[in-house]
Formats: sequence, structure tokens, C-alpha cells
Amino acid sequence: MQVRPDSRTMTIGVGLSVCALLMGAWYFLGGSPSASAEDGMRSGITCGMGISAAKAGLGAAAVSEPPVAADTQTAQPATESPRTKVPPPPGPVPEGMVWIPGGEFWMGAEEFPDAQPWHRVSVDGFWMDKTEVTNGQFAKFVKATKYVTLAERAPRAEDFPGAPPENLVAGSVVFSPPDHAVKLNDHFQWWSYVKGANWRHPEGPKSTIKDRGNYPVVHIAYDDALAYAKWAGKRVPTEAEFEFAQRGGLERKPYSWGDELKPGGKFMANTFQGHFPDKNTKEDGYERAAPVASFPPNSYGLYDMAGNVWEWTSDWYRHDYYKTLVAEGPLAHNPLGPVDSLDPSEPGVKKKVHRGGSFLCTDQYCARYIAGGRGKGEPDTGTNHVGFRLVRDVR
Ligand SMILES: [Ca+2]
Repeated sequence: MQVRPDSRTMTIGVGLSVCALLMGAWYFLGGSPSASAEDGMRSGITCGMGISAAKAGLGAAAVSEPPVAADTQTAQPATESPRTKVPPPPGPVPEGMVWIPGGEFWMGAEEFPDAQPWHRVSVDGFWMDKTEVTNGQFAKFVKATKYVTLAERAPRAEDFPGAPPENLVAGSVVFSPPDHAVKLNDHFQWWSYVKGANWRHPEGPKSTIKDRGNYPVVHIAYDDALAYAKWAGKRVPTEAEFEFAQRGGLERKPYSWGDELKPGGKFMANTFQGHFPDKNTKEDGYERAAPVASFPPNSYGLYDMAGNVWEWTSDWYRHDYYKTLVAEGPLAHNPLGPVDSLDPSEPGVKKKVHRGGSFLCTDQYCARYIAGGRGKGEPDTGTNHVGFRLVRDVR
């Protein structure tokens, strides 16, 4: 599999203008440097913004890897959520998966412009990985196939005309928070292209996944997820399948576990607490990704369907897709997403939908741990808060 020249070329070619567009979009959409939580949700910003711009630095903007603080490990006991009645699976349960029965549901979220309007969707039943794919699982795949992820491949000179050869270094985009409060419209303040960052070295070359075998694999590009899926005999879920599974049978609830962010004062997902992006108080126990299944599962038995790391879906991202879908009829069955992609904050950059939010989501900034919240990213770009999980059809 090759690096997609269209995407990376576009990114490096328009790096500075992308930044300008981001800033322009921010103000156009009503944002301000002292954005409130409501601003953060309504303006359409996500905690992934600025990633393209950071990547455009390829080498030139590479920074030393950020220090890795030890997690406080105030472990959350993974107690069960109240379970809805789930029909029995159609056959033997594949290892590590759970049966998602399929059905009809309300899809959307009133908190975000690109997740409106609410609309009726139905999906067929499918198997889904209980957890995000882990480093340990991905290592088995790499050992068996010798697969090399996109972040481990040096960018090709022909894809980046004009870039100095010394800048064409393999790496990936890493969350590198400043040590002081910054304006939330300057994404360069917390995303950096780090030479040598990849799934084996999530925060940079000196970091390691030793003792992180049960953490979600990160720095996974969409094509990396496809390659793993082919090997595993599975596929990337559609956006509708992800949301159906995420909601766990609960109708139009803000969270995959119900109505409250912290029922009984208990954290239900790995998100960001404190002051974004400079001070993570990690009250939930984790500064970055947590081991999978560190928090309670939803009613279908799925872990980390909110927070921890963003997960790829197979749908192209368009901010207006739900409006189009509603115009086509009262019920969409197994929708596959739009045929093209449009993110108004970065027009011309094709993106796939991310789902679930990450350890960087906070009510101060993007809040997309809320059920139905949508993220997006270029298919050739993973970061240290993007991973995946897979589904399998009934055979
Ligand atoms: Ca956290």
C-alpha cells in the first residue's frame, strides 16, 4: 500500500493556508480565544483540528518528543452498566467480539452542527470487537505479515515537491501540550510532527510500548486499519454501525451509558480533565490512552466506545451528510456515508469519519465523547489519539 499522493501532497502544499483556514473558520463560526464549552461544541471544532497543519511541518517542524508523565493509575473498577435485553447471537461468538443485534435507532446529536438533524437509521446485526485493537494484537499482525505502517515509511520526495530531502522523515503527529495556557484557536500549540513517532513509539523514538500490550494501538492510518482487517477477516465499521453499537440500545441519550457524564461521581470514560491543553489533571486516572477496558462497558458489552482513542469508520466525512440522508427518506438502512468528502474547515482535504472521541476530549474544547459526536481525519494520518476496532458480518 502506498502513501496517497493526493492527500499528503495537498497537506504539505497548503500547510500555512490550512492554518489560516482553520483560524478563519473559527472566527466565522463564532469562536473566540476564550471559548466556552458551548462555543466548543457549537462551533464544530474537534480535538483533532490542527493535525493537518502540524503534519505539514514534516521534519522542519519536528520537535523533541514530549515528556511522558506517569499516569496516576487511580484505577476505575470496570463494573457492569445496566444491561438492556440483547437478543442471542446467531452462532458461536468469535474471540474478543460481541454480538450487536442490529435494529432501528435515532442517529445524531443536538450538541454538534454536523450531527444534525436527528434521523432514523437501521442497521443489520454484526459482530464487533469488544475493545479497541491493542498493541499486542497489532504486534501479532505485524509479525505475521511484516506490515509497515504509514507512519513508519519516509514520505516520498515526489509526493512533496520542493520539500528539502532532510525534511522527508518518517514520523507522525503527537499531542505535545504547552506548559502554559494558550489560545484555543492556535492548534500549532499542541500538535507537533515528531520524527520517529509511530505505533511502536507513540510519543516519539524514546517512548516504547513495552508494558503497554493492552493499550490501544495508535498512529494508525486508515490504510493500516484496512490491512489489519484483511488479515483478521474483519472490516472497519460504518459510521452508522459504530453509533448504533455505541448507544447500546439507549435512545437519544447523551452518553453511551445514559444521561449523566459522571453517574454517582464515577468516571465512565477516559477523557480530559483540567484546563485544555496545558493542564491535564487526569482525575480519571490517565493522561494519555488507558489500557483497553479500564472503564465500564456499555449495555452491549463494548468498552471505550467513548473516549480513550478515536476510531476509524469507513464513511467519508461530510458536515452536511445527515441533511442529505433525511431528504432521501424517513429511514436509512445500512447507510454507507456520502460518496465524497467535505470538511468546511479544510476544504479540499478528503477525510474519513472518526468516532468515539479520545483522551483529549473535554467540555472546554470538543466534547465528542458525547454519543453521536463525529470526528474526522485524513486517511493517511494517524496520531497518538487515533486507533480502531473492527466488525465482522454474520457468515
Ligand atoms: Ca484522562
